[in-house]
Amino acid sequence: MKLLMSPASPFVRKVRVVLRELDLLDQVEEVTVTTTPLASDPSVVAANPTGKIPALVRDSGPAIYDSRVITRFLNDHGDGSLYPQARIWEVLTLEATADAIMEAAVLMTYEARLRPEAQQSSDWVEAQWGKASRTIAAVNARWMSHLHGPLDIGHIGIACALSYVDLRHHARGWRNGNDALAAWHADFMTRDSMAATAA
Ligand SMILES: N[C@@H](CCC(=O)N[C@@H](CS)C(=O)NCC(=O)O)C(=O)O
Repeated sequence: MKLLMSPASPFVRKVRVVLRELDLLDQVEEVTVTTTPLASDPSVVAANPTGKIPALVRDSGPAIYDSRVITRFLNDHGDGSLYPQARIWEVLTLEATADAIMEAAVLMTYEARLRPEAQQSSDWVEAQWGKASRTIAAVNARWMSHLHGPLDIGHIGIACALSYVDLRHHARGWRNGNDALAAWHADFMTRDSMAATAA
């Protein structure tokens, strides 16, 4: 199988961490592409009509996409325990929460990098940061007990989301007021899977 990817993408990183946590690297080739909303890579479009990464080109069956679909597929494929049935709704909600932080943070990046300066809206960027920062605060307030439990996709998603905020929006200082989450993140970053996938 081939994973169409770019190392800086937090959605991609989630998949790359899952590949390492489940020891599936020998079954998936990671293929680096360059794709943006303004210039889609044709190989990505062939796999995913939206032009977004990650996309997983499988040896049999159609390509699959959206990071949440790929991570769940890999978990089934590798007989993993990242989606435990006993607390599935909690896990899926935390995964969605992580994706929401990523979405807001990626949109902020695109606004600054891809839109001509005269068309950029600081109100819109601040609104996206409002979404990301209040979601990070909610994770710090309500999810720490879950994050200190057994590894699932929610942990991986939150770690990748926060690391992306560090990568592109470090000056926002997400750690301020989120001490418990900051300590958890520092510890999670010591995992081999996170070290191996740093952009
Ligand atoms: N919901 C998607 C979001 C993926 C996404 O937005 N990927 C970005 C890179 S971080 C992308 O491919 N952007 C190119 C585009 O929007 O055309 C997922 O979870 O896979």
